[in-house]
Amino acid sequence: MMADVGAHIRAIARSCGGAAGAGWKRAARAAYTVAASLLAMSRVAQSAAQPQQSALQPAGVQAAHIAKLWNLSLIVCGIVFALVLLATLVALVRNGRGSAAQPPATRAPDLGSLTQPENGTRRVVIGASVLSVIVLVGLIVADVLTDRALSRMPVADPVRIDMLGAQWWWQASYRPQGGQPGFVTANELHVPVGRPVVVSLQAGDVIHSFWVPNLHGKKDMLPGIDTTIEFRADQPGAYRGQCAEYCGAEHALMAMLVVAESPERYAAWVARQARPLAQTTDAVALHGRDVFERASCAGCHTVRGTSAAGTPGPDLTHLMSRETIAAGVLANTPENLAAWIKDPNALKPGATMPAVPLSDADRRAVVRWLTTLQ
Ligand code: HEC
Ligand SMILES: [Cu+2]
Repeated sequence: MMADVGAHIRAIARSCGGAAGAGWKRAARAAYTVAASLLAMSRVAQSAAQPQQSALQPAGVQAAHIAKLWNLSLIVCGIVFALVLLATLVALVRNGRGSAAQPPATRAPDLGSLTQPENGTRRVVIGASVLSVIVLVGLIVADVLTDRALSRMPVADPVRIDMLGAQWWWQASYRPQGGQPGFVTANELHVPVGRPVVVSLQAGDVIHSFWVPNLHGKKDMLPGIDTTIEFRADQPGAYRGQCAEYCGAEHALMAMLVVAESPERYAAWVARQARPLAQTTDAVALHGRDVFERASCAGCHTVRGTSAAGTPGPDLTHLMSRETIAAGVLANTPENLAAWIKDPNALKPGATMPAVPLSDADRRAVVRWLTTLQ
């Protein structure tokens, strides 16, 4: 893919070079090459296996409605922009009533329009005004229709999730469903492809905004006010989401992942999340569990099946099922877990988890236990 993009960039560079100082024909050909290459590049990017975080690559009905509205606005506004530029160009190039041969300073101003009505010009202005109104009303209608289409997604038998935005991570509580008990997880949602998802949004501290561009637009999470967002993923993939309302120092590092997968894989994931604590016989890990339960960790984190039932931080019962830790900041590896626990603020300045003083051996034991939380 990178080789393809490189070839396109070289084609564009060649075209730009060729256009400089060349005739109209060559300039037009160069412009065409540039446009075609840009288009091809966007297709190469779109075909990449891992979907990009982009509202222009919809993977669900809601995002598709929004992308359509964007495409329409882009085309209409692009045409209007080109026409305005063209009109400006024509006005600049055309010989006005005063001849260009006469320098303006020595020419008396033409005040003819004060006595004779300029019918032609008036007609053009009225026509352009009416056209502008029609175009703007058309865009408003398209906007309203998009809104209606968004609200009409069928939500029979949805997956229901309660999302809580906090500085600077996401808590996801899946409601009990189809005989499965509910469970709590963080920063990574899994959803079945083709099934509607209804997410209730709440804010734990300040205003956040739930935004997974490939699946839907933004929806604010407001303290004290419940809002809801409904979406459906139609293509499998891992879609990155991002808090979209400035919420303090680590706003930019408040990401999440929405994994859309086949109903079977989703059911397996749900079963895994609902499972009780994985037991271990490893002596070091058991010591780590002991340290975790006695240190302040337990006051902030819940691990079902232990005495740790704190809520200010993410539920860690199935920590190892998540791809990242700290809301998309670090890959979930034992090394990163150790570094995170040693000094969260070094990796995510401002993070509300403090550095808990532990001996190196105790910290290693805690990490060993955390890695058993499958
Ligand atoms: C004062 C509350 C508090 C204490 C004490 C605390 N944590 Fe945390 N912890 C948090 C918060 C809040 C986060 C989320 C931070 C973020 O992503 O910005 C977090 C994140 C984590 C994560 C990453 C989880 C994920 O899925 O992203 C791990 C692992 C973790 N803490 C382990 C520990 C361990 C081990 C201890 C004890 C040595 C501990 N924490 C002590 C509040 C706390
Ligand atoms: Cu936020």
